[in-house]
Amino acid sequence: MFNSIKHSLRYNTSKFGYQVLAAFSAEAKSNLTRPECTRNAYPHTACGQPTPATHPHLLKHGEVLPGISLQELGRRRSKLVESVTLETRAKNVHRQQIVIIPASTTVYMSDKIPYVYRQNTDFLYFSGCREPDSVLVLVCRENQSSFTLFMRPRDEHSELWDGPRTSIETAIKMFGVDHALPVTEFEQFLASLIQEDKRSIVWYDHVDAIQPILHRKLCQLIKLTDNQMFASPKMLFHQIRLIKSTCEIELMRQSCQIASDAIAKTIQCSRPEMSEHQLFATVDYECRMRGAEHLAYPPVVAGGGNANVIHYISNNQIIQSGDLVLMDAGCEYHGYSSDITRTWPINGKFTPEQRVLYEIVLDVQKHLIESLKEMPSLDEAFHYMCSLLGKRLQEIGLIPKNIDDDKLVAAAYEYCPHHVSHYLGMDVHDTGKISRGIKIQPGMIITIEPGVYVSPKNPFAPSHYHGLGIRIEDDILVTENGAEILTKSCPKEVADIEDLASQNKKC
Ligand SMILES: [Mn+2]
Repeated sequence: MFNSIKHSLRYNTSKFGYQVLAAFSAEAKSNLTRPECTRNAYPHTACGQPTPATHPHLLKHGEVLPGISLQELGRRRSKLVESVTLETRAKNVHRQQIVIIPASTTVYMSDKIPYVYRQNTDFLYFSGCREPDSVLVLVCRENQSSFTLFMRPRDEHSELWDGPRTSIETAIKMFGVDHALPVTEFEQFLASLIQEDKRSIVWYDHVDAIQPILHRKLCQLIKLTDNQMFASPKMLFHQIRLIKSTCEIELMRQSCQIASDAIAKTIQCSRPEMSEHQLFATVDYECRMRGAEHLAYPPVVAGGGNANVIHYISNNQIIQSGDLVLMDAGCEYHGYSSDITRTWPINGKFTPEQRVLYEIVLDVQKHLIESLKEMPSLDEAFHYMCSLLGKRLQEIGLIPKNIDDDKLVAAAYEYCPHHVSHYLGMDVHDTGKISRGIKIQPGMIITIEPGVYVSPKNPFAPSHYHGLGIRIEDDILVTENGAEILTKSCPKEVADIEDLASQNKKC
């Protein structure tokens, strides 16, 4: 990373450098006056994010985000208006409703060095906008509703360093909102709305503040007025996001396909004495080469006993022949996340104990996927896993034989201390506000991920099982007819895993 010339050389480029350039070119003209986001109008890209004109390899005509059209955004916003209206009708309150959804802000790891930017998922879902520090506001009044998008104003110096920003005029057309304004006018806008109806309900998540400065201003504004109240909009957002649309399912299919192929390739390239770090690099590379932007989360690459640490992400050990590798990795593809776990023997051959335990986990996983036809809740699926797993572990002597059903579930839980499923979508742990107690429905995407971890401290398990950690995780689309496994091309049968893992391919 380079530091700003302005700061390190301490002279002003606009006073000095541009005079020199102007002497060579009479045509020097500011980019900021050009309105259109097209390839011809700009040498690089003219908007704050890719468009069909600047990135035809990523977006088709009519798309705001890859795979997401303006019509799709319109449908999402209509659903939001509908649920805000229903919510207030149910409570019989006739007040102005203001829904505020902030974009993420850039977070720095050290001076001027940013972390990888990731947009606030709810904001991206409803706005289609990837730019930091923006705000989407929905105002519902009687039977009227309007969306206003607040954007960072154009700024020549910042754009020189960080790339172009979408102009206010372009934003209306590009994102299909009713109005767009510079974010500097947000406070005034909100103050006058509240002035008009002093009993407005402000739907804003004031617990997890996303933009600290905006948050302070909002709280002050609310404090200054009577009868104002905050309501968390997250439940409304997540209820809408829970059921995936056709184009979201298509993006999820691709995200799952990329991660499946990348993990299969990683198994094929793995061999004894490789480090966990190298397998991390391999899966990351294979995902990006297939079009993913990056991995969806820091992957777990755990050799041998490290698999007993459920969130093991140090990934800095050498994997010895005879050890299993547990890899939990997924990718983000145009904003949609996959989440897969596979476990394989690094030398290509399961030991008898590894194989027994692996087959139990695989069998339990297949039964669970099959049981999704009954449309259970995720909690019910978890309970089912514990009882299935418990019985199978009793058969091989990892759980005592003479215990009642409740104790059996509790004993199985000791071997698999994590839940067996979560919702999946734009976020890895998607729609976190939705209870795991509700029945699954067509259009939801979930994971099914049973595991067994035998701690070396476990007094019941025979010592030859100690240290083994196995998990198998697939991503499932719930359909009318049961489950469609989106990650089915990633091998998990013993013979296929051994075949892939014994190839020791050079990558
Ligand atoms: Mn998962």
